[in-house]
This record gives sequence, structure tokens and C-alpha cells, in this order.
Amino acid sequence: MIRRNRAPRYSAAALLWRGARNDSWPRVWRDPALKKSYDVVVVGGGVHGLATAYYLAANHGIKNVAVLDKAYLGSGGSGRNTAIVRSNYLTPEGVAFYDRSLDLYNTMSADLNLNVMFSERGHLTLAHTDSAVRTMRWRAEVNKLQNIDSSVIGPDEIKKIAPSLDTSPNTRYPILAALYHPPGGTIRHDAVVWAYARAADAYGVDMHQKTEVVDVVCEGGDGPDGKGPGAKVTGVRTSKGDISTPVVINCTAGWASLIAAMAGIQLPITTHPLQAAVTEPVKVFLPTVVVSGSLHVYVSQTDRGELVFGASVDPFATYDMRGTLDFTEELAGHVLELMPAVSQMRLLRQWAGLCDITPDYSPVMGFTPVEGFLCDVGWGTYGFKAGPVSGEQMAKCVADQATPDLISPFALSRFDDGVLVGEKGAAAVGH
Ligand code: PYC
Repeated sequence: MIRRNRAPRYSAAALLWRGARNDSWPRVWRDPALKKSYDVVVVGGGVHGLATAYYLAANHGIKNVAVLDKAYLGSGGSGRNTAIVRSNYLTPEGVAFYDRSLDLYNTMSADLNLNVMFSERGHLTLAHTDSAVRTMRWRAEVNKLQNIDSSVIGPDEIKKIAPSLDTSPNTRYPILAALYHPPGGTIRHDAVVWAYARAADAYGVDMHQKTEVVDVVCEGGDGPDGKGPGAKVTGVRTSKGDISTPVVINCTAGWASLIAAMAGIQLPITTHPLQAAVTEPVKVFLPTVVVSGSLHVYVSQTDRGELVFGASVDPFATYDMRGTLDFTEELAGHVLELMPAVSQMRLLRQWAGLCDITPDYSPVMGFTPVEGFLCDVGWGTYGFKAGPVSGEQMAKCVADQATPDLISPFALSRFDDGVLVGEKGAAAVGH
């Protein structure tokens, strides 16, 4: 449990005055000097990296930890996602894992003493074809066996939950059914970053922003520079200096395969952009999260009234995060098929993030063939949902020097062993 925030209360005028003068704001976390050595170095200052650092300190007393980010905390997928959380996955392994994350999200405001605005508003995945209905039934059965509240409902019930949806049979893609998952919802993504960062800082974890990892230093491996399988990590080189450490955890998204390659590890990942957009705010009318796989769109309404949309990943591999007109046009067309009433709303902004996609749409977690080099990567479009449980389990993995049961299905070795965890069928939209 972290310290209670005892910051003084200010009037609106005093806040404006302090803001305008830009002085004497207390720092929310420190800006420490880079130490020459750490017990653990976490690469990536998003929810996964910060949660890992926090749980290392809070659950296991491992506090000599650095989190390195080449930009600012939350600048990657953690600040670019559509803030949706759920646990209605397709495989028993996936369901158990994401459900633990939902538990941690549920109590996060109290646990970390910061209002992360978790809104358990329910999650509807629409089915417009017979095969989609079959997949929803399959997911509902897997979910129920794990005690997850998830069931298939018909158009009348869907209309009651989300009256703005066009559930008539006369549309181009009539809504036949939906997978309804009441525990799903949304949570304020940047608040999650701040909550973990502040809590980790309170335990003495050092967070270094604008500190890029340029190499992972290894010895004893068969590859060039002593890297690759059989090697052992001894440190990292960064844009701000060298650090010696026996443990490096790769918690990056977008650049996960590049960081792994620095240790001589090849990851089965391709990186695609995923675009999202937000409208102007209007009166709140959409009480739940709505996803349509066939129409490649998901939407929720923020407490301020904006509609937040996401789509499929772009169908090409790149690190480019520019928005495209194709996305905007297709999104608008598909949204209007679902909710014709929003035709007059204005889109304010669009952006993109990077998704690292593995062949089975499940992550790569835990130990690798390089001693001391661990991965928490390959999240595709599921990364934000998994942040808390990933941090908790990666911290346990390091502290116990053993792979926890909850993440053992996601080992890198599954691609050699052929034991895949196919989660493509649980994606919000077709990719
Ligand atoms: O799988 O629920 C999902 C999702 C939402 C946004 C990206 N993926």
C-alpha cells in the first residue's frame, strides 16, 4: 500500500496562478540520476513495465529497479489504446489470465490510491453471421466453465442494453446475436500509467524517461558478441550511459523484436499500426462497450461524452504511426451502419499505436534462452487489458526464478513445441 496523498487543496484561482507561473508544483515521481547498476532493468515505461516494477517492489521487496523509456511514460500503446478491458477470451488459458487482470483493475483505485475511473459498463460483441454466432457460443461456454459472466443474447435484449444500435433485420449486416459480458468496461488509460508510476516511485523504483536502450550486453552465447541462446545478460547500454544488471525484462510494444534481437533472441512477431479516433463530446447515450467483428469497429463513450472508436490493425507491417483517410472513411461508414443516429457528430482526432502480433495472437512471456533476459511482449491488440496481471506475474517470475502457472502457456518455447494458444477468435475485430 502506498502513502496517502497529502497534497494541500488549492482554489481554482490558486491552481491557475501556479500553473501559469509553472513553479513549485510538487513532482509526482522523482527524476533520479542513472545508477551504474540495478538488480533489475525493465525496458519500456508503459503499463506493463511500470506494473512489473511496482509488483517487484511491492510484492517481493525488489526495489533496486530501473524502468527505462526512450520517450515519456505511457507514450506507447498505454497512451494510445481505446481503454477497453474484458476477460471473455476463447481459450481457458486466456480467460484465466485476463480475468486476473480485470480483478486487479477492479481494485486499482483503492490499491494505488488514485482514481483510475474503472467503469464496469458491460461489453457487447455483435455477431452478424452464423459463423460469428457459433464463435460467440463457443466463447460463452469456455467463459462459463471458468466462472466468467458471459452469455449469448438476441437482438431484443441487445436493443434494451444499447438502444442506439440499429437492430432491425433490414440493415446490410443485421445483428443476429451478441456475446454479452457484464464485467467488461473501460478504464482511464493514462491514469493507470500514473498510478503505477507514482506507486513504484514511492517504493524507490527509478524511472528514466528519454533513456533509450541501444544494446543489451551479454556474455557466453554462441552468437556474435557472446549473445544468443546460452548467453547470460550482464547489462544494457543506453543513450545516457551503461548499466550493469543481471536481469533485463523486455516490456516494450512496437520495438519488442528489436530489443530482443539486441540479446540475440528472435521473436515470431510482426508489427502493425492500429488506428483509433475520438469524436466531439455529446450527451451520454451509449451505456456499454460495443464491438462488431464483421464491421471492424469497436466503440465506447467516455464519461465526458466523446465516442472513442478503434478498428482492425492496418493490413501492412510498419512502425509508421500516421493516420490514414482510408481508416477514417471506413470507420465512419461502419459506425453509421451500426448507429445511424450519430451521423451529425464530428470526428475530432485520430491516432495510431503499434501492435506486435504473434502467430497465435497470444503473448510471449517469461524466460528466454538467454539467462537473465525475460520477455513480456507480443500483445497484439490485447496489451492494455493485460497490463496489471502481466506486471504481477512477471515480477513473480523474477522473484521466484520460476514460471508462474498463469503465464506458463505463453512461453516462447511454445513455437518450438507446437503448443499454441489460439486467441485470434477472441479479437475484438477481424485482423
Ligand atoms: O480486444 O477488446 C479488444 C480490443 C479493443 C481494442 C483493441 N482490442
